[in-house]
Amino acid sequence: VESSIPEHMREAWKKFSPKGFTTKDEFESEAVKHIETTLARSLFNCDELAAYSGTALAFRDRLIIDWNKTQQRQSFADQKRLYYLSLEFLMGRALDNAMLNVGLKNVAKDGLADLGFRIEDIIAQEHDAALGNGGLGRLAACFLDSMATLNYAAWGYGLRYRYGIFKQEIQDGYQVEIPDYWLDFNPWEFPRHDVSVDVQFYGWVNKYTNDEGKQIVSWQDGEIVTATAYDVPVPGYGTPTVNNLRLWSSKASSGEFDFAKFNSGEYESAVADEQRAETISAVLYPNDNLERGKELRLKQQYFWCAASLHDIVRRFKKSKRKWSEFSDQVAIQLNDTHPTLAIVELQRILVDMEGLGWDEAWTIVTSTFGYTNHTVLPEALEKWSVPLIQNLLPRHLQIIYEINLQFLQSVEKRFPKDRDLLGRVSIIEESQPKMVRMAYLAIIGSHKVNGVAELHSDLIKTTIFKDFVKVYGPDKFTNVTNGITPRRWLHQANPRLSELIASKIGSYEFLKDLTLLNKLEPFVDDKEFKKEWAEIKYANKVRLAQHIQTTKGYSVNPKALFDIQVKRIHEYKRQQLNIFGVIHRYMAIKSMSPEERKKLVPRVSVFGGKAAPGYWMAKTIIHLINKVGEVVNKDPDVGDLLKVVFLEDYNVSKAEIIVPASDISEHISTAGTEASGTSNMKFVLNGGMIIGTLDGANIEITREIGEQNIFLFGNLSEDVEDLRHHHFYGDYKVNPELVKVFDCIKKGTFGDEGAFGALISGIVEHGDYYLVSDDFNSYCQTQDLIDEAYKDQDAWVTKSITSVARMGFFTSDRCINEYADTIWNIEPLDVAEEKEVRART
Ligand code: 7GP
Repeated sequence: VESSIPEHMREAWKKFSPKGFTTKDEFESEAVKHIETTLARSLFNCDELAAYSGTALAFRDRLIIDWNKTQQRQSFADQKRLYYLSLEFLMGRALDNAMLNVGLKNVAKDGLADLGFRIEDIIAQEHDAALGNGGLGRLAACFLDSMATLNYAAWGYGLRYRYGIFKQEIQDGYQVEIPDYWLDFNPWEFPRHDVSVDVQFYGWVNKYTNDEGKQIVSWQDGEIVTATAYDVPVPGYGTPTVNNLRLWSSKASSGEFDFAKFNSGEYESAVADEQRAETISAVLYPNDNLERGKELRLKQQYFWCAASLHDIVRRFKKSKRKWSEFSDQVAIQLNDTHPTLAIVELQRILVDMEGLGWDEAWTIVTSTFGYTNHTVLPEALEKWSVPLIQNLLPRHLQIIYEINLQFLQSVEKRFPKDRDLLGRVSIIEESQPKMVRMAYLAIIGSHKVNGVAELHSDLIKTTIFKDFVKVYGPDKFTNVTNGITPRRWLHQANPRLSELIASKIGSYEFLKDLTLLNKLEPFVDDKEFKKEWAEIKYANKVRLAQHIQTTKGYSVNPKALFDIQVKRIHEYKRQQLNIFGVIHRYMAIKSMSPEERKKLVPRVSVFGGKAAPGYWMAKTIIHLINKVGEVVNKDPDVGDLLKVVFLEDYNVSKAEIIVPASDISEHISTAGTEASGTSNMKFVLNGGMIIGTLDGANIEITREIGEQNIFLFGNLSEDVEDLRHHHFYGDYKVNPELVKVFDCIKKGTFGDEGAFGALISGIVEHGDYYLVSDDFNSYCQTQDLIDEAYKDQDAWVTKSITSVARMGFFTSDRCINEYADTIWNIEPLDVAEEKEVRART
């Protein structure tokens, strides 16, 4: 690492480089300085938002000091780095996390109190960074937290959307989408106007032989869009490491192009170009587990891949190493197929720009990339039409064809005469128009492919990628079961539980080594401990009840059983099964005598989640939930026995209130459809029980916590195909109890029955693809078992504690270490020295 500052002048730098605050007074001084100077506010007009801003800026400064040192340390260490390419990073709020990770939350709390503010109110001012849809995006955020905490030299690369996932409002029971402009004031990003990459689109490919007789390929003309880097610091917990998340923002190229236009008087069209360029990073596509093949989306993907790859290559070239050492220095993980073009781009850089031979380049490429698959749902598997790519990225299409040719030739050699196999594994689907199968390209261009839970990793090997197992053998495919960060999802979301756990096992070390939770197990019979455990759950339920009161305007009884399903609304996740179950319960209550009602366990059914704006069936489900709520919640026969709540605008910061408050949470996807699920882990880690199918990570959760601590129901994934077949060709009848539910809806009990027709006919007439009817009985019976189990509070708390004690496996730290060992081949950096220096000063 070189410096332009002469040796003898560096002393001055060292002397004046900021150290960052550690005491309460220092914090207050920093915060007030920012409020009065950076924000130009004063004591007389400092509201909570200004106090938040000042606090955030003070913490940001601190992070940046550590961020700079981390980057220097990582450059000096000169070790292999990991780059995590993800179109989504669902980070949520940053301030609370920053305060906890640097260990100064109490300092800030006292400081803010001195200045006249409550820390909770200040934290609540922050706008969520919601650059993601759901599971895939939140996983990326948990991974960044773990990579920093474990001191890996790892960067995230993504897009700086001006609009994150939309805000959801419910109007008359319907979802309405509001744009989420979140960049008004965002102290957590650093524009790096000196770090930019010009990215090319359209144009044509010129192939010729130069004077030395060499084949030259050059991609010419078209339009250039500039990518500018915005860096977001990612602090680790209890470590000086602050890693970097680099997000790219698009703007029209400042190159010669536009000047020519300005000079020739085409001012308006130059400005229009500008806006078109800015559109690329304008908005996150709001689909979860669904791809729509829009050109702008492909532009986003290439823009981000190209900018990231050029940045990575630039960094590598500074080291003056040979190209053959590239994959000793660089590992790139593809978060699903969205960044697959990075494979093609690296091959293009190496061959067209750096002049390497094809084979030499391809060896480098394939040893650099790893690909994670997050779904087997066919509608989510990306395919791009050949004409679209041809037009937007003509050179890349040629490279894709060449990759495919070489691959198919190698397959042909090993499996001569198997024409069908060649057609099945070809990157190009021979449809009209032809399509590029991105997952196949990702597999062929990577050295490892992984699923995100055991069942899912098995399923990809036996279904969608079966032929590739035949071609490559099983070793290319592996499993890394997902995990979650216990810092945000236990310590930050549930500070009292974290504190109680720490008091029992002697320290907060479990936040860095979650397996230490097993030290709780000896206390399962400790009366006092159980009492506190139950009190904390109750307090968290009271907090959620207050949230419901303020946002919905009615009260729910915190003593009732809280039954929660929060996640994206999707037919495969089966919120419809849940709400049909609720209606079934409602009808049962209505038909009971007052005596019978007294024996019931009161329940609050909480739903939350967004539907993709164009996903009509999902929106119908939201509508039904809201309409059922309207009727049930004011039915005097029901009273406290059942409440149905739809919480609007579910997001990360709301999850931090919701997750700690569950007694039961629902993870009830059709078996074989939910790749992993991660909220299942969050709920159990916070002492909630699960009702779930044998799907995704539910299976491994069961193995860890024990069958007696989870409520499983429903058909198994291996039976799904036969059942679907039977729906169409057998003597299929809808479950009679479910028919009664449908009759109740059709009578107009919940308003205009026509509004819900498609939901019913999807099951009765169109084959019930998600097996709602098949699983309805066992679902309802299991809900009854839950009621019974809940009556024995002592046994329930035992289950709760035992489960938490056995959740150590599901930390994203374990998960990241597995990726590092088995896919990335990277080692953590040694920060012992830095820690010592810090302890001394
Ligand atoms: C999700 C899966 O649906 C979920 O089961 C898993 O826990 C999560 O990824 C993290 O691995 N998938 C998506 O969010 C998604 O959009 C399509 O996948 C690319």
